[in-house]
Amino acid sequence: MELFLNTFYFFGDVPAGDDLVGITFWIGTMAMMAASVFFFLNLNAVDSKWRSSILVSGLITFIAAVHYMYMRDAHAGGESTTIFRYVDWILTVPLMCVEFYLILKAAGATTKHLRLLIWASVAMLLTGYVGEAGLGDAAIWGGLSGLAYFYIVYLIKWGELAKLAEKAGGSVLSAHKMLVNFVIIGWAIYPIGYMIGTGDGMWYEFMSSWVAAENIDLVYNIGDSINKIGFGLVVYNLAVSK
Ligand SMILES: *C/C=C(C)/C=C/C=C(C)/C=C/C1=C(C)CCCC1(C)C
Repeated sequence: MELFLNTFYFFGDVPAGDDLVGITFWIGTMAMMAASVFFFLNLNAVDSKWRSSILVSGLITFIAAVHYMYMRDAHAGGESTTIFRYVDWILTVPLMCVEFYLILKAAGATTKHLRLLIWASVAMLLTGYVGEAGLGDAAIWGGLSGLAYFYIVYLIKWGELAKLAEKAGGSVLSAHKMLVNFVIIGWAIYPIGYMIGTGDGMWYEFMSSWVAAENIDLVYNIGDSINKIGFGLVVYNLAVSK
């Protein structure tokens, strides 16, 4: 019985029915765990050349699942989730950059490409953290973060990585294009959330009418589920194609 209860404690307390943010932390944790199990169990079902890509997909959702447990507890205790959120992102977003590198490696992607993506993503997140944690002006640091974000988009959509994807063609090209769409559309959820949360920017008045600043975690939780699980599924789809 005790073990049974402890197991539940490990998964955290069930959030109150009217706590929408708490519920999305709960569901998010489960979804990230389920996705990790799926990716890890499929490691040997794919051709060996895709194994690292699937492993990285599983690591991304696994790291998120662990941080979701911390964030859910912090949220339940009325504490800020910001530090856990950014520690999660600073581990998982560079791993998403690794996915671009891995699928284009055979077409000629080099560790120089990988380093550029990783540094840009780290810069995006560190500057974002300064703004979001209130350590500096939210608009300025958010703007700097946005520049790094645009640079990532440039590299994968128009830069050398885009050319390598064209060269690879076929299912690699379509997977690359899907991942680029995730970065352009799915990742855009975060700066919108940031503007609501920090009360800055042109979107604030408009967006805060349907998501209150204190529910900003809701926006990030939806973004994370779409992006982390979606990214992994695109890679999985590539790995099982033909
Ligand atoms: C799994 C987590 C992901 C894919 C997180 C992505 C986060 C971003 C793309 C965050 C971007 C931000 C800006 C572009 C400006 C404002 C500050 C940030 C950090 C929210």
